[in-house]
Amino acid sequence: QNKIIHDTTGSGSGANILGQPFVFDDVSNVTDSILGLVGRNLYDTPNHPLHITRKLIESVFQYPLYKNHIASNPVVTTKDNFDVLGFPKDHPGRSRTDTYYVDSQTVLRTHTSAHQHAAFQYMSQNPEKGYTICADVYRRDSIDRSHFPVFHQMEGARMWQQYRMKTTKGGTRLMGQEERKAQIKEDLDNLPEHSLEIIDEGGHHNYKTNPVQISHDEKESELVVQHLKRSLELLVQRVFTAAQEAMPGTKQEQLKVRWVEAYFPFTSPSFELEVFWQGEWLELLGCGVTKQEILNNAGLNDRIGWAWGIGVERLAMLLFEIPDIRLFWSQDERFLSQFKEGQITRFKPFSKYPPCYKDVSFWVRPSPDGASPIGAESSSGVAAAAGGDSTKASPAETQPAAFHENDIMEVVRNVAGTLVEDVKLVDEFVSPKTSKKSLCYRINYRSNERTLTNEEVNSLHDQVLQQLTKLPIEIR
Ligand code: FA5
Ligand code: MG
Repeated sequence: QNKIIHDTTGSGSGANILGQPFVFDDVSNVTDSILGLVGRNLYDTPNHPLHITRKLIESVFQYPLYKNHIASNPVVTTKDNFDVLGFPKDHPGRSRTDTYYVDSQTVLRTHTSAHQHAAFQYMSQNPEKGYTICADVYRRDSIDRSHFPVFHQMEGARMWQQYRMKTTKGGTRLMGQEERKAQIKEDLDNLPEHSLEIIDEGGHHNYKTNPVQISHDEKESELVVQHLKRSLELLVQRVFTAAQEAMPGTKQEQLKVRWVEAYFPFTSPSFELEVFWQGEWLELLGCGVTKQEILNNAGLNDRIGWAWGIGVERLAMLLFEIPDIRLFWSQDERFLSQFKEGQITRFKPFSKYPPCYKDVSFWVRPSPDGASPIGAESSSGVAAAAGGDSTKASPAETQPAAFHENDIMEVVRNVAGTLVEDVKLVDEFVSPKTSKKSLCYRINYRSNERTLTNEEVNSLHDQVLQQLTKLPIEIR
């Protein structure tokens, strides 16, 4: 069991994570509640919906063209999670309000791209032309039915290679860019057709805001983008056709997707893919043409290629109609017995237990830079796009005393774990006298597995109030 170790002999506290010891420093913010979720390997548990979804994605990006990896240890360096991917030093994704730090150099990975560098190094020694990686990822975030501090991602990448010729001076020279381009074109032409309706290409040719990399040939980059988009459209077709077939009796609708211009430090041009499903546009993934410096740094100067990253729960919730992200962590047979390897079936909810709402109101000081303490959805890449899984307001690391909404979420998680369904801001006003701001959050305590007793909820809520006194807020 992963646990925080409180050492009173003077060397400070630390944690044991998957058998490996770590010593905390002043950046550490992992908790027992988050470490308790490390090592469950749900994506590797047969008959679990996340495993079924992973296998479905792998069936589209299959061996021997793609090497299908899993990465079970989520503890990675800040170098692998951020630096090698080109995250600027002040990128909000690095903030302690968004990311779980084991110590100042070590985090629980916030995305599968943390393994991109290692996977690229593997590629330089092996014959496969691409890969997928599936892993659990960790983000400090809001609490509701589609957000949990651990979720799963899959990353995919594909590349094409030039060849090297010996020079008379004893060195080597890269040759065959035209042949490489022709190969990409041939692979593109060999991809099957699909019947999706594509509503928007996402500023595909907007070179000002979504540029082709300086070191790339424009036509070659364009072919890579087309291959990337078509490959992912085929994934959507495969997955959503399976979902439609699992719902006999409902009208088979024409599947619609759209591409949205995006930004990631490690790809350019970059896109997000959204699919129109049961009346709304849903963001499924981010992707783009891999930054050449990143390939070069892994010894792949002779390659060009694409990469994508997809949220596995997001797909699984659509595929199986699972209404609450906490259910993936359930050990209840009424949940687990409903899923069988290789089958997409509609989830039959078991009866809902009654919710119990408790409000908490408090004053916060106005933040000095005027930034909002109330988080938008966190992101491992985006700095420009709006809405959905995009930008974050403030790199709160620079102001350790400022209140951030994610800190409330963390307190509630630590006390109540999966017994909380959501935490919502329900009221907000500024006192004209003191110019202090008042916030009111509503905590919805509800188990997916049983009815909570009044005493139990009262005791949980008392502990929450008690823990909140440690934050820079004043409970009303
Ligand atoms: C990334 O994490 C990038 N690493 C993706 C990438 C890889 C881009 C390779 C380019 C090349 P982002 O933070 O947008 O990007 O997350 C990717 C996907 O993970 C989202 O589209 C969404 O499907 C899923 N996701 C993000 N945040 C959450 C969350 N809190 N809960 C569930 N799923 C989420
Ligand atoms: Mg995103």
